[in-house]
Amino acid sequence: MKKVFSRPKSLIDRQTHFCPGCTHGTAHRLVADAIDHFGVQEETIGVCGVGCAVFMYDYFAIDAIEAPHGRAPAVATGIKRVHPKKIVFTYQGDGDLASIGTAETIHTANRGENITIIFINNTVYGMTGGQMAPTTLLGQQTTTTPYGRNFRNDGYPIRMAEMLATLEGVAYSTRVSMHNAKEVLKAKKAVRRAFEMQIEGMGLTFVELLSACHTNWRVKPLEGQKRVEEELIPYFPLGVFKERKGKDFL
Ligand SMILES: Cc1ncc(C[n+]2csc(CCOP(=O)(O)OP(=O)(O)O)c2C)c(N)n1
Repeated sequence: MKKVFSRPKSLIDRQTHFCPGCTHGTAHRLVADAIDHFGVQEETIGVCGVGCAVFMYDYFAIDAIEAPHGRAPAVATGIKRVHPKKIVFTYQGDGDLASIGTAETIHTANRGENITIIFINNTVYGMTGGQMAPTTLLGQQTTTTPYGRNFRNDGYPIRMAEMLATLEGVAYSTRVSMHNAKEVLKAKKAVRRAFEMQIEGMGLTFVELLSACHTNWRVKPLEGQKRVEEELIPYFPLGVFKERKGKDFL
């Protein structure tokens, strides 16, 4: 019989702690697939943020390190500068990357550090019980916005992929989704492209993956995927916001 599905070499065969139906597992697979595709398992170093994303180091068969809340891009910068030939990526949630880590994210991107940032946007602080994140949608109920996010008190949801695309140092900025198989295939291409551009030394690559957090959204897994499609994508459109075509930087 022809084998059509197998676990990427870069992922450890282990049960995960993620809630059943959570797309962190899918995101892990996409990253591991890119690592395997380029044959760089031995050369890759992952930097985890905090939150649900942090356990990445338990599931990948690569070198990995945990950074304090929000500081993954700074830690990745240090690693890449000391080991310029290594493939370095961060794996961060929205609370980590777009809230406490805003400065690190923006300045790392602006410096055009040759790393890849994998950004899991699930519109809440997942691990700590579902508080509002900078990406929480207007009207969305969270434990800290029980009446729904209101722009007068809480500001507007931040579109990170678009914002980072404005920075000169960024080589690639894209937003993809994982709510169905078709989108997962597109996401796979995006993650591969991000790693490919890093290998080519093009500058910072950023992939935002829209994700459901059905536990904190208090919906069933399939309803979570539906919500990604019907509510998240209209505000966070999918697409490539910047893609450097050559080494066209100074
Ligand atoms: C310096 C520091 N401050 C606060 C925390 C507590 N903390 C751990 S996870 C987390 C929320 C992370 O949310 P997000 O980045 O959206 O990740 P998710 O859990 O949704 O994957 C917080 C506030 C911490 N670990 N370290």
